[in-house]
Amino acid sequence: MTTDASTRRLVLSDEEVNRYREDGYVLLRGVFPRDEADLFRREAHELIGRLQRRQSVDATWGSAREIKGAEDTRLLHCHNVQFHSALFTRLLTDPRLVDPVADLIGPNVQLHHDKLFIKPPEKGSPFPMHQDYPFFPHEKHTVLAAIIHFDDAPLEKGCVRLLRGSHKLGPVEHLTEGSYHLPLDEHPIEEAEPAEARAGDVLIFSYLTIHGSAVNTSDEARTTLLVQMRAPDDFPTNEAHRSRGQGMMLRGIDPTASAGAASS
Ligand SMILES: O=C(O)CCC(=O)C(=O)O
Repeated sequence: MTTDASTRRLVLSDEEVNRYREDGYVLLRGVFPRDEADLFRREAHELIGRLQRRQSVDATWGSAREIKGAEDTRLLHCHNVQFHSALFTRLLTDPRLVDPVADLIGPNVQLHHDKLFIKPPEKGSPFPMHQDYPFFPHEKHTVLAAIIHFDDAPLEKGCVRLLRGSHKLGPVEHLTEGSYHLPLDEHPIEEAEPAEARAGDVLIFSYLTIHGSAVNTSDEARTTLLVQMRAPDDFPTNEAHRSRGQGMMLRGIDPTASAGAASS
């Protein structure tokens, strides 16, 4: 990744673009400086603390609890953080996030949804291996996730793990009863490539890339914001997973949009 001298725009190298095309993911180092990542981290923990006083914010999957050693794990979450904090609203359109994405899916980048995850110390929940595709299938498969790391995510904190090149399989059948996770015996998390990250790194992967993550066994929380994005002319093939804020332009324009309903 380099900064274009005339436009100040962050540009992915050919090698990074090729890695995304070939592996189905690319880990971008130091996109945000550590002190800025720390600011996001504090905002994230304050937000979860505020919500926790009013409601449950535990998002642990049933299938995560079937993993050995993960029976009493917890995962704290908040979807669509832009409705909770203007700092996060600005982060969603930050050129350091969306310019590299434009190098992968084209100049117009639209929000699908975003979710903040805190994997608490010692028992932060694992994610069984899966593709994101079955949760929100689209026509052209431009959909990708960018995970912004607000603190370090080494192996012991349950960093994201990915099956290199698995996006080339296209949509795979997700057989697990009642969920879109892949069977644990066929897809053990430990076999996937760990994407160990540091605060400020951004991991980008296709919604077809098989991925998951293990338990956070460390004594520190792992804090991330996952932003799911697409090209605006890549339409969903079903009505699943609609949410408030979906369709917001994060970069460029929406060439397909209508004027919307008039209001008084
Ligand atoms: O944050 C993680 O460890 C994995 C998240 C994930 O796989 C997902 O939300 O689909």
